[in-house]
Amino acid sequence: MTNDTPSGEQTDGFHLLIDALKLNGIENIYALPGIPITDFTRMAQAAGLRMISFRHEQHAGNAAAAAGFLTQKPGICMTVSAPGFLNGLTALTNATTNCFPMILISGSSEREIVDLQQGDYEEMDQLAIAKPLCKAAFRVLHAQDIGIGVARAIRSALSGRPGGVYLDLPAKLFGQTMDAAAGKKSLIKVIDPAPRQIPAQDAVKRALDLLKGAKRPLIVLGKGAAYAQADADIRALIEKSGIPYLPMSMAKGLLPDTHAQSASATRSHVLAEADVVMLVGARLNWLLSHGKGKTWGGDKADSRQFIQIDISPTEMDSNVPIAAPLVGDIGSCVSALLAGMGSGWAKPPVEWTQGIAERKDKNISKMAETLALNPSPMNFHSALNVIRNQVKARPDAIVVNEGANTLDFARSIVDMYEPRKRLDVGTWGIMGIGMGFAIAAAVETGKPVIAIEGDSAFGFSGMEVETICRYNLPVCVIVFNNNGIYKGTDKNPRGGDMAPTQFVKGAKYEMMMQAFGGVGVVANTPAELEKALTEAIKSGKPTLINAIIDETAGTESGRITSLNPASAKKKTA
Ligand code: ADP
Ligand code: TZD
Ligand code: MG
Repeated sequence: MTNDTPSGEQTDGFHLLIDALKLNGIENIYALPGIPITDFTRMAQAAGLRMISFRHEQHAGNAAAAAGFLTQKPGICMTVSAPGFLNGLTALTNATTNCFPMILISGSSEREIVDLQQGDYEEMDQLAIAKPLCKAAFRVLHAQDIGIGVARAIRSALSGRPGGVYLDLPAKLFGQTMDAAAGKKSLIKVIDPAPRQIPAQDAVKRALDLLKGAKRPLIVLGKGAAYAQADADIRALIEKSGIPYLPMSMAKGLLPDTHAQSASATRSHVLAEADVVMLVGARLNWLLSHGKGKTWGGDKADSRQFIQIDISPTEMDSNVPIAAPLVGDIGSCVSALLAGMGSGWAKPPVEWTQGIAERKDKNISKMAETLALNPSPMNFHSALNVIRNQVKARPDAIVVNEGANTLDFARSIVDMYEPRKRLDVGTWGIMGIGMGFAIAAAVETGKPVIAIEGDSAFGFSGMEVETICRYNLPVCVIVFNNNGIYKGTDKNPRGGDMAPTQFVKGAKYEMMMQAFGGVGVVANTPAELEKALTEAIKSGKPTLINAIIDETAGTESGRITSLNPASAKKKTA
């Protein structure tokens, strides 16, 4: 115990937790109240923390994850025990998978009863369950350890590869009291929670040598590059090197998608042909076809060499050999590369860049023709063209995107112009992030949010439109209503029930927003969609646009049909 003179005043677990979070710059908590955290949520609000209270913990958790990605501070989600904890766990695991920093804080039942399995209210050994599903997990049993528990959680979430952390707080802890002065002293302000990791000079040289010798170099920017907030240096690296680049979906806007060096419009060509590929905060997982196979040019894949910039040393060689691993934080690695390039850096051979430019122009004009069509009913293209123009006019707006066709088409049609303005289903391709991400984007940035949602995808978090209305957030949800998952035209061969991928036809999603005082509109044409979206962005009012999309327009699984077991079976047969 401390030798300090007691102050006479007492503090308790509730206030120590509030003070520890505030001391570390936390401003918002995404939560769902109930025993044992109800009083905490009230006291935190009274103490000036913004409490955003949700209708389901998964969405509070997704909001915390998005907040972490956008701000480089761990997003905080708070839940009750067992079921509340489990509802939040999907979001915590998804955050970890995506390398987003967040902390899930759950109240829990008493250890004595849980460990003897005596049947407490909402009994569950939450710490044990969380452990394999997140980056780190801690439990605090004594009020005087709350400061340390919060500090360890923050450091674990932010340092190295960011991720999700679980903090287990048994109910009794909140009510524990201690001397206020000793309590204050027990709190820790975390200094330098994400220390820079400077790459080794020989690793920098190895990477530069490889780039220098490349005939057909390519840079791939991933969401780690967006997270790193090294925007100016990344742009300088691309422009100084003259190397064509591909942004992964959440790295779109790091440089404007209209940038001359963007190779997005000829993605398959550059992936198949590039001889040296530099990955910047992007993993060679399924989203990049594991760095091999047809996407990467089949046989050509054998001679291709990779440079990989990542903070996690064990990411190297995860799928294919990495010729030049560059381990460090992206900011430090990119500035080391820039310094090493000096002034006389030779741009890539024109045969390579010229060929890319020609293919790009062709594909972009083909796309422009498709976008200019005005079919009735609307299809994905004609509806997304409206959003594309709106985002061009408001490049600071944040786009949230989920669904299958709605996701794949929006990703390629809606150009982004600024970093960290696009949030989507990420590494897992998870449905249900929509309203949680949209709420956090609005709360953390105050910018307009456009949530582009498949009708199925929207259903996972749709009830949170009440939360959007309650906090009066500038969120415009656009439901791409094609009556189902992928399409609305499936048939049950036996008659009777509808097919498993079909929804009620003519569903009035706009009424869901109206139910809570927001604006709900139907859009049957691009003109109607444009009018409603313009109005929503101008007014900042919670809005839901039910955009009626041709129910025949989509394809099964959007662009990942090849991952369907049935089509994979066909291929090997
Ligand atoms: P994408 O899905 O966009 O391809 P991934 O999520 O697969 O991106 O990859 C992100 C990578 O970025 C992860 O391997 C992670 O370790 C890395 N990363 C995250 N933050 C940083 C950082 N500040 N510095 C270096 N690497 C980082
Ligand atoms: N459940 C979860 C949590 N994540 C998933 N990815 C799925 C189920 C499977 N799934 C997809 O991969 S996309 C999708 C589901 C259910 C919905 C597609 O329908 P949609 O989009 O209406 O959202 P489109 O525009 O009709 O294709
Ligand atoms: Mg749909």
